[in-house]
Amino acid sequence: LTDAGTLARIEAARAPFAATPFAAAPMIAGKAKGIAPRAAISPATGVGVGAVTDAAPEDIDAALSAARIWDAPQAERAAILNRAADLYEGDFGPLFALLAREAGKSLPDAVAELREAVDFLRYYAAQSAHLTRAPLGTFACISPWNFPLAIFTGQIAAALAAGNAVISKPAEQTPLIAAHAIALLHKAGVPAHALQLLPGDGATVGARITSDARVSGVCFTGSTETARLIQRAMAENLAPGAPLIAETGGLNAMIVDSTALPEQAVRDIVASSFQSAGQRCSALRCLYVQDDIAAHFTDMLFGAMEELTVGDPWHLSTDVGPVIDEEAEGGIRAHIEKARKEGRLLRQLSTPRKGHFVAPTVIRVKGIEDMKREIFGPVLHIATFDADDLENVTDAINATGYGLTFGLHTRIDNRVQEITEALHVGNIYVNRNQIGAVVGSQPFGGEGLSGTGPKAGGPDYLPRFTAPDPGQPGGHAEG
Ligand code: TXE
Repeated sequence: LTDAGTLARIEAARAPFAATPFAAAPMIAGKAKGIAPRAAISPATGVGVGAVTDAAPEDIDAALSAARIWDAPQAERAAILNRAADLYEGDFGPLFALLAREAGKSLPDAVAELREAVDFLRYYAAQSAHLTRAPLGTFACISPWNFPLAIFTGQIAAALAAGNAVISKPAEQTPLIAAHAIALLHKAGVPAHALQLLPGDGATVGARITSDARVSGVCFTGSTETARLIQRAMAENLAPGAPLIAETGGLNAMIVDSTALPEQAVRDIVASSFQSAGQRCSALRCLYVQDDIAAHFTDMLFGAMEELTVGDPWHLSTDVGPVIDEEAEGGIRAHIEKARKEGRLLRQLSTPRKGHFVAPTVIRVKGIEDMKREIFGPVLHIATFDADDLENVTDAINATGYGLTFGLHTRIDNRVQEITEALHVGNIYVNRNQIGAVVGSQPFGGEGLSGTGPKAGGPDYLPRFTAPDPGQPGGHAEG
């Protein structure tokens, strides 16, 4: 990204889309009806980005009736998914524009997100060659706004690679990116009956899809509470054994001890807490610093935070964009305000006045047990620990019930082993930043309240989208 030529190329490619109104509507392999369009609004500027027509109940019914498994030979499906990856890469101008304008993503975030989406397409296309089992039927893919391209595409690519039909319900905040991506997948050759889009909100469209017996399985990323609602709806309405593949939230911690390399640890903490404005399920929420280095270390951290540029993600120099909407902004601000009143606010950067911005903030806590829920924004909580108390720290982390990511900065080998063995966490990062998935090499997923597994971007993921083969010894229904 520091390469001026690349920046100029990106600038030129997305410039024509600076004010383009995009549109999204139900994409059904039959007739679409839709509900009167609503505006899609940029979280950074409050300006309209385009219009979205949400799915009407008739659209949901029509889509479920039209859905048919994708019965092309495996090699053809893989070739089409690879072609879609090429189309995504070639279309980076409008995709970056949409990510900045509709989702408030900074350019580095948008670049990483496109990379991840493309990696998911290619990885699942390749993995599908190892599948011996049949598709399950129709998968409902329900995705969040925080990775409106990567998670959205990853779910769909997995379900399609296994030959399922997909009904996709993107987050209500990011339908335009979803519609653009679906158009690319159709253009690559995915048949309309195997991939349909139903924009709309969770309580109506999402709830309806996940309680329709024509659906054979659900792939979901979002909050733990919503995963519970979906699980209940499925239990009451879907065939017994219909799988729910869910990735949910986290209360992620990091430990920095006195042997850590401070510059590296600070760099990794800033990235882990504030990239994507902290709106990543993998993001660092609670940092434990060993007490004897704490004062100096936090000063270094505050210094590094001052280097961050918070602002409109359309500017190529922006590091931290807005949070997704007014509701998110209000919730995060209320949390910060409470800390301020209690004298626990340690540092806060300033923010632009317009748009849904929350400045990167640091709050003091006694420990992760003080944090009752996931604050999905650029807020880092700091606690200190005594070297003799490490066991209490790992106990407190386990006691949250979440188990998504954990970071550790130390140069004591035994400690790495001791701590990682003590924790029930899906992804552990040692002496590096706590960034989510690396498709193919670092599959991503959590334990406990953080999700059902298997890990996305890993070899165990695709089989979960397939039907048990009754001909195989041990073949049985999963779920
Ligand atoms: O998530 P929801 P929201 C966490 C994070 C965030 C909180 C709320 O803590 O602050 O969740 O975010 C659809 N049946 N994460 O409200 O509601 C919904 O339309 C079926 C963590 O955006 O879980 C959207 O498409 N579907 C996270 C998707 O579920 C329903 C990512 C996720 O929305 C539904 C996002 C229902 N009853 C939020 N209700 C991560 N792990 O990365 C909602 N939906």
